[in-house]
This record gives sequence, structure tokens and C-alpha cells, in this order.
Amino acid sequence: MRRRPQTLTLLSLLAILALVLAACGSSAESSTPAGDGEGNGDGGGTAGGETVSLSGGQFSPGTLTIAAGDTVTFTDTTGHTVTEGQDGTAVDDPIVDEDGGADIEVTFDEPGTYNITCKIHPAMNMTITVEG
Ligand SMILES: [Cu+2]
Repeated sequence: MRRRPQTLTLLSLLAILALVLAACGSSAESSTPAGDGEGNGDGGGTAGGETVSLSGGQFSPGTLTIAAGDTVTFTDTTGHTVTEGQDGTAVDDPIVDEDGGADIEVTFDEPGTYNITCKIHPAMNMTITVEG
């Protein structure tokens, strides 16, 4: 009958220790940021932008869906223009209308559908959808 109190004391010490550890554990847990993952990338590895190549006399890809505020970089622009419009004709007040030669970066802040064309080659057309 002597052992029992000792056993109980030991058990209660362990219980207290367990409670302390649990408390520490939970406080550490609460300090960790809760899921900071922002949507698992929906394809495309480039963070914060998309690239459209004009190589070969066509926009590639021919359609693109981006989020408002994203920047699209047009590459291989030599001998072309990057122009908002269709079939070689710019719209009024285009968001972009630049001669090629260097990479052309365009940031699309407003949701909507944008047709992009080349004024030198009216057959060059693409569509960019900007989602809000
Ligand atoms: Cu062109």
C-alpha cells in the first residue's frame, strides 16, 4: 500500500508535464501562419506574368487568360507591332500600340477582353482575357 501514493504522485507529475508540453505545443501551433498558400498555380510557372512570343509571325499563345494587374511580356517583336486592335487596325485609344524591336511589357489592370494585333501583319491576332 505504500507504493500507490508514490505511483499517483509520479502520474500526476507526468500529467502536469504533459499539460505543460501541450500548452507549449498549442501556443507554438497558434503562432504558425495558417495556410499562406495562394491558390495552387493553374499552370504556367512564371510568377507574376505571362510571355507571348511573336516568333514565326504569330502570337503564341493565341489566347491567354490572366488576372487583373498581371503583366504580359511580348517577345521576338522585331518586325512587328504590338497593338490593341484587330486585323492590323488599332482600336481608339489602345492600351498598347508599340513598334517591335525590344520586349514589350503591358500591364492589364482592367478586366475585360483585349484583342491584340500587328499592324504590319493583319493576320496576326490574339485575344487576352483579363479576369477581375
Ligand atoms: Cu507582325
